[in-house]
Amino acid sequence: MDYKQSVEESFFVDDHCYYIGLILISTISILVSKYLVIVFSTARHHLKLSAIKTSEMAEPTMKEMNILILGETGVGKSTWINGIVNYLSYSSLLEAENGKLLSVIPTSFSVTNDDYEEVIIRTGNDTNEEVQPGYSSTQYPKSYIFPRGDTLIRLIDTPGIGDIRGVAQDKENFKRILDHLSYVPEIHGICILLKPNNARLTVIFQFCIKELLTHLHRYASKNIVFCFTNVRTSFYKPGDTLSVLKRLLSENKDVEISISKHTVYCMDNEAFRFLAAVKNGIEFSDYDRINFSTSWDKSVEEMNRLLAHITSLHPHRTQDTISLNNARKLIVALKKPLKISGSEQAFISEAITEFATFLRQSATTPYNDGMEDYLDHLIRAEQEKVTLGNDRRVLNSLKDMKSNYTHEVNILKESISSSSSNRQESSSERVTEFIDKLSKHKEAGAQLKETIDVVTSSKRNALTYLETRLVFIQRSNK
Ligand SMILES: Nc1nc2c(ncn2[C@@H]2O[C@H](COP(=O)(O)OP(=O)(O)O)[C@@H](O)[C@H]2O)c(=O)[nH]1
Ligand SMILES: [Mg+2]
Repeated sequence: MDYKQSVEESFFVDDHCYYIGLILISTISILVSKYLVIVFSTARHHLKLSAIKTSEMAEPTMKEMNILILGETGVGKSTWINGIVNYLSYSSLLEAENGKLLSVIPTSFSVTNDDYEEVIIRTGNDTNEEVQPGYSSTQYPKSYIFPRGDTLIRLIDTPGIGDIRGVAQDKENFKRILDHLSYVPEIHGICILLKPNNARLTVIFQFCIKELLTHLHRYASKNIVFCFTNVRTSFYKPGDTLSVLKRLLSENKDVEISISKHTVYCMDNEAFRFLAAVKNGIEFSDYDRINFSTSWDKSVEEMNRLLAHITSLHPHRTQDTISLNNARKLIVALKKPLKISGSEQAFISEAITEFATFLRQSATTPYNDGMEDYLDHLIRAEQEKVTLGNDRRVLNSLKDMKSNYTHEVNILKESISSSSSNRQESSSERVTEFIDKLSKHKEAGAQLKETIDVVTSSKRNALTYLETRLVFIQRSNK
């Protein structure tokens, strides 16, 4: 099949300079032998199928740079990606204003016009995004891939943590992120996005940062950078979030995550919002234009500095992070009573010891010790609502969640401490080997395989993988 047939949408940016072809290659895809069968799915489950040979998708001469973008819901992950696509396509805000708005991820936000009326601005259209204002937007992780010089950059947009649908949705979101990562063997940069002055809500902030670190292998700590969005009002500085962040990171004694010029970046996505508003007919003063133009320049400068830093890093092997999460989840799952004989139990115990050893040796932090405070905070807020007449369902489910979590943490603590006599070096290969042996176990295999398939992430299990490829073709007179 002709690769070009997969072009579903294309943008032409300022005919006189250059044009950009946006190739939407896949939405939900399932890997079948050497063909990538792509299922384009809308949220309403309309299906459209196309197939592309994976060999035709590969661009062997180009280097890869894979960047994972993490952060609280609403911090600006998706808008930043939209901004980057524009920064790489236009040389200034003015040029972008005269060209076509490039919006690869749909956004919706409101602005106030000169008559103090609220105007909803919408850009793009993608069923992976829930664009009702106030609702967590990005539903599944999705890779946005585009060339920059000799490098193919892959920005991985993710659903946020601190999802308004709650802790269970956060858990599901992390599972989706790990499933997505099973398709990306190496990650060069991990950008944790933050807002400059939201340390006021320390409990939530602490939970979010710890939740992110809990999911990362300690080797990934060298690839972490902190990117501050919404910084125009704090003069392009990280505000008081930085000191809270420093304190949190210093509490994590085992693994050093450095805060320095190389690991802190400050940008604002307002230039993209400005462009979207202009394209929707909102008028701005020259004064505003100057501010947004500065915002554009600063953000481009920070983007270039960030990409240069990430280029200098040794990539993180994604499998290490995936194995860490698999090991943690399997310790908890395998501790549940199974209908099996004594000799099988001995093998399971051996596997648990291996997983706990890996967790002890490799976790950035073995479990999120900010979770209980976070749940208490949610429980207190919900308790107030119940006092005002809300029913108790949410409150009860939060309480259940807290007792389940306490139970899980106890299992992890216990397994880690009883594994401490195991001096052997564990590895993600050993974890994978044990998972494999468990699922092929003579008697208990079928039962164990079911558990393994539900809790672990692997390319075999992950049926969901979304990506969009953008092809920038620059004319020589640019
Ligand atoms: N002022 C300002 N607003 C932003 C910035 N980044 C994102 N937003 C707005 O914040 C809201 C959430 O952004 P979004 O990119 O969807 O966040 P995500 O959940 O992290 O993907 C949207 O209304 C954006 O327009 C920023 O740097 N400055
Ligand atoms: Mg998003």
